[in-house]
Amino acid sequence: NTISIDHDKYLEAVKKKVQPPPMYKVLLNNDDYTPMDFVIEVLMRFFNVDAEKANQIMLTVHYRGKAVCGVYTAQIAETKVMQVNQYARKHQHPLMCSMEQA
Ligand code: TYC
Repeated sequence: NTISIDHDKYLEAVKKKVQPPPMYKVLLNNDDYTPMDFVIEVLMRFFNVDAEKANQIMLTVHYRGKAVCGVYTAQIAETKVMQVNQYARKHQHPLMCSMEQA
């Protein structure tokens, strides 16, 4: 009947509401030209990590090609990618930041 259909819709709506949002990894990619100190500065400025953690992430990118800098909801991740790429371009470095679903 109508009530049980409404109840099914209600449960569906509740279930949907409690699902956590999809999360995205924000990554830095290695290149041959961006100075290590600039990468560390970017990590501290945009990913709120301390100098030691920034150095560790930078070295992971340098030796392994890429590393996760943080995991965020879609809107925050998109903003991080834009901010980092704009900042790198402003300082004329080829540093590349990208995102992928976690
Ligand atoms: N490979 C760069 C160098 O030797 C350093 C570097 C690290 C560049 C991390 C980009 O995301 C990067 N100067």
